Amino acid sequence: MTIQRRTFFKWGLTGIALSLFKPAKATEYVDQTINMDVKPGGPIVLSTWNHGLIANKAAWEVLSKGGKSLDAVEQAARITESDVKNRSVGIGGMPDRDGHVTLDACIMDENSRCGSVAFLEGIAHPISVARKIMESTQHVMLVGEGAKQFAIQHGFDRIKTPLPEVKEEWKKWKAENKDLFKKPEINHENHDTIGIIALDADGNLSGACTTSGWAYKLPGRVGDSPIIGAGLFVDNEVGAAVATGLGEAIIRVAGSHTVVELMRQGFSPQEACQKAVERIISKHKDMTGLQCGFLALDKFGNVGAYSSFNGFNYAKKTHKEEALIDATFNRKW
Ligand code: SD4
Repeated sequence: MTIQRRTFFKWGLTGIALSLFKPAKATEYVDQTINMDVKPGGPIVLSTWNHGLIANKAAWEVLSKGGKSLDAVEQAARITESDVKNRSVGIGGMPDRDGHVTLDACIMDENSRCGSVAFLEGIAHPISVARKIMESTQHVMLVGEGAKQFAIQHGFDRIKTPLPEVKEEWKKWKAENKDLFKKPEINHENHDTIGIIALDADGNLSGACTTSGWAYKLPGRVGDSPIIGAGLFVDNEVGAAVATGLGEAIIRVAGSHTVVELMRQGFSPQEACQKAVERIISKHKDMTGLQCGFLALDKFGNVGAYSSFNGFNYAKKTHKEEALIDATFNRKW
């Protein structure tokens, strides 16, 4: 494929910039990672799990018109947050042990600006509250009642959760799981956070992550998803990563930040995701039921995804491709 001179020049400069902070031992970052399937500078959007397919369509509405990756990832996250059938994100989310649906979300853009909400109840779009915090306050993160009051003051739509059918499920769970009542379990069926990372036509990266977290979690529990560096990290000079799975394990290794830093050292997005999962594995004697996965995108549009157990997949959209792709994994369930 021929690369136009202007384009080549643009990416050549980026390559020079990248090489300035490349450690001596790192493999050749620029040469290894140019992906000819993606127009240099994007656009491309990736989202975790199969609900990512429909979320990506919303992102693509923005990206295909030359819009910003920040708007694209927010719009994508809002689609999943509105989905009443989704039991792990937004309005349809599962409650905590005591029946409260508490939502976590964060967003990060190409200028390393970030915003985050955690333990937020009764607000329809945590991702947009996170963006509002990022754009209109000096803070990064608001939680609980303070986050709710902030959202209400800024006119965000309110919701009543849990949905009646979700409340019925919770009541049933409560009646049937007297033992688990103290120690809720996570598995690959009861959590499907959405994480979205995108590269726009200007070559800028952003990411978003939104979840209702671990079903039947202890009240007050916050996972990795709203924590910048754990559930999401973006560095516009290098790449972006999002995490899904057991938040406690992901926080322990600052997962998404680790993936981006590995890419900075010269590892491909795929290698970086695998190494971050292996880091998690190395910190846990007992991997029973410990699903965790990373999805990564580098500055050139190259993609990586890897999980501890099989079953993790992600949706990808470019000018050429719309697909649901199985991530590679360390072991089978
Ligand atoms: C959490 N990481 O709250 C989230 C859950 C998740 O796919 O990702 N589910 O721990």
